Amino acid sequence: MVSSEFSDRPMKKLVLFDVDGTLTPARQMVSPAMTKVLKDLRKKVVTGFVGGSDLVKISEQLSVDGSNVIEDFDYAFAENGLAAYKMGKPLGSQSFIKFVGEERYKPLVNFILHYIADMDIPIKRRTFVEFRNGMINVSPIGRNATIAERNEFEVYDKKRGLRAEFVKVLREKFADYDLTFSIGGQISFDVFPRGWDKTYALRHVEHEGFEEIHFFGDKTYQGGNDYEIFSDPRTIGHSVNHPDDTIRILKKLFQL
Ligand code: M1P
Repeated sequence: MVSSEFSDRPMKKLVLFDVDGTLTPARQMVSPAMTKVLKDLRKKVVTGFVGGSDLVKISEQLSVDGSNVIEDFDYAFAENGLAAYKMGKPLGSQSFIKFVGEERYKPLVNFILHYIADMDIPIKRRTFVEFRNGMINVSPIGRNATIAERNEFEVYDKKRGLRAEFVKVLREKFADYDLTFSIGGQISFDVFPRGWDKTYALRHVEHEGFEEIHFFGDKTYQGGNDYEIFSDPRTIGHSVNHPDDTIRILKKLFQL
C-alpha cells in the first residue's frame, strides 16, 4: 500500500529525475516550461529528484521564486540519495569520511591534489576537491569555474580524456578502498563508496508499494552516473538528451 500521504495522487507511481541535463541544462536554472510540467505531473503521481550534486547546488537550480525544493518534490535526494528527504522532512544521511576514515582519506586526497598540480590544462580556478557529506567531488579546473569556462573545459576534456585517465589511475592506485569514481558532470567526477551510486536512493522508496518507479536521466550509458539506477530492475528507465526531451516524454506518458 502506498503511504496515505500520497492518497491525493490518482496514479500510485513514483517518477524520479536526475537534475543536470534532465531537468535543467548542466548547473543552470530550471525553465518555466519544466516547472509547469513538474507541477502538473505532481497532481497525478509522486515525484522526486536524484541529483549527484549537494542540496545547495540543486536548490540553486530548481528553486523557483525562493521556493524550497525539498517541498516542491515529494522526495528530494541530493548526493545520490545520501542526503534524503520525504515531504520536506529528512530521512537520513551518510558520511563519506566515516566510511573511508581519516587515515585512509589523507593519502587519497594528497594524491589527488598532487595529480591536479601536475596537470597541464589551460586554466585552473579554485576548489579542486569539494568535501561533501556522502562523497568527495574532484575537479581539475576547480569548482569556481564560470559557465563559459566549464563549457570550454568539457570540450577540451572530451578530446583528451583527462578525467577518464585520472579516474583510471585512482581506480588502480586505490583499488583496495572499494570506491566508485563517477563522471557525472562537465568539469569533475564524484568519489563515493561502492553501492552509494544513485540506486542508494531506491532504499528509501522500494518498500513504499509504488506500482512503478520511473527514472529519467541523461548519463544513462555505462560509466555515466545515471547508469546504475537507469538499468536497475526496480526502475523503468528513460534516457534523455536534453530537458526538452524530458518534457516531451512526460507529456506523452502521463497525458499532461
Ligand atoms: O549532477 C551531476 C554532477 O554535477 C556536478 O558536476 P560538474 O560540476 O562536473 O558539472 C557536480 O555537482 C557533480 O557532483 C554531479 O555529479
